Amino acid sequence: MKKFLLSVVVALVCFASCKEDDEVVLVSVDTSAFTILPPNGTEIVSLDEARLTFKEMKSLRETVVLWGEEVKLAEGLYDCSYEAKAVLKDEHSEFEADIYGKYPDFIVSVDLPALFETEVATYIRPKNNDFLIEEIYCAGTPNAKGTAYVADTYMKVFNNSDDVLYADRLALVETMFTGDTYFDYIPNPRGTKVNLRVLYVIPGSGTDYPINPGQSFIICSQAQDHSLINGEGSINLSDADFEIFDESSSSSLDIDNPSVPNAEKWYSSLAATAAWTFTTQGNRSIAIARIPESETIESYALYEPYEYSYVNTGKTMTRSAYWIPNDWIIDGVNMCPKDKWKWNIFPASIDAGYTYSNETNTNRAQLGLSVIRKSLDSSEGGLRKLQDTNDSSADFLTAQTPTLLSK
Ligand SMILES: [Ca+2]
Ligand SMILES: [Ca+2]
Repeated sequence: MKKFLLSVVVALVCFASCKEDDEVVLVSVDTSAFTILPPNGTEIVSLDEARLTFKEMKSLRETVVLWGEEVKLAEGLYDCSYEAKAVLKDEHSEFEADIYGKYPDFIVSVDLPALFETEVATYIRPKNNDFLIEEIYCAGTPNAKGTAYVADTYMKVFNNSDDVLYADRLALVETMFTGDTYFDYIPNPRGTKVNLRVLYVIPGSGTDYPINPGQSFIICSQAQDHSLINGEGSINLSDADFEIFDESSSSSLDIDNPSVPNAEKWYSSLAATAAWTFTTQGNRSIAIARIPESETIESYALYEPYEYSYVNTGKTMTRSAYWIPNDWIIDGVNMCPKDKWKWNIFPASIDAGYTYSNETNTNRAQLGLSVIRKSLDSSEGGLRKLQDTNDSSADFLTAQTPTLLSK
């Protein structure tokens, strides 16, 4: 881990020549200070709008100062916290993230040595207070042959805020890149762009589909009672909130449940006649995005694909991919079977870790298994909240029975 060194000196200078009872003694603190340790697995490329907040623990009075400025603080014990907009980099790309850190028990005293050195760990701030992916059931259910029945896969999306949120214009994103295959992609877009396998957008004028705080909704490939199609052990999705219906000349390809609203196909890399389902290998990353008001399906259709190349066994391959900006993502989950993992498709600003339906996807061991986000302990009568540390390795339970099956 490389340290990002701003400077290491905090000068503590007494402004009062002597100290008497009840006299406020101001101490000058030079905040050009501290060694900032980058978030785990990253290096800091640059920092912007870095600021420190000193909270005096007796009066709870806060003093905010830009990093690098000198501040005069009364003697006392402080909780020091800081935040910054950072450009970070990891093994694969540079990316932007809001970082934060805390340094409790910061003592301001004329009696302390004038040279003060410290190292402070930082973390990437998750985008809280919005929708979160609660569950991804992409593996499929065993059919009579023991292979995957894929039509009953689904995703559960949870309102982790304290307010009513609207599912209108929320998009389901599946990446084209897979976590089990990595080449040195040039350029590697992941710092700014998500490359897409599909982009399906929930319709609505903005307030058509309210979701209460602490509630979730289901979006699936096919809103049918699959226990009637694939037998017991398959999932009843006939009450799903949204489904993805792929129109095709072949009426047997996909089924439209007329009572369940359809997400609109803004982009699909699949053949026009194909019906999309989650990738059952569980090796593509999944996200939810909020489409900006300024975009329509027509304006988005004008987005140009970007080109990239890579070398595979000595041969240069050129590809193009459709994309959305990382900024549109409100929650993303890197997924790959553990024994096949090569890289995280989303950078740490979206997800610092990865999760999987099962450790291995050989012998169909992942069939019938889901990934489910951990719940936080809620106070009595309080809203249920889910864990979001921006690290799906920590936030998700793997190899779970799908929640819609265990009902
Ligand atoms: Ca479908
Ligand atoms: Ca429908």
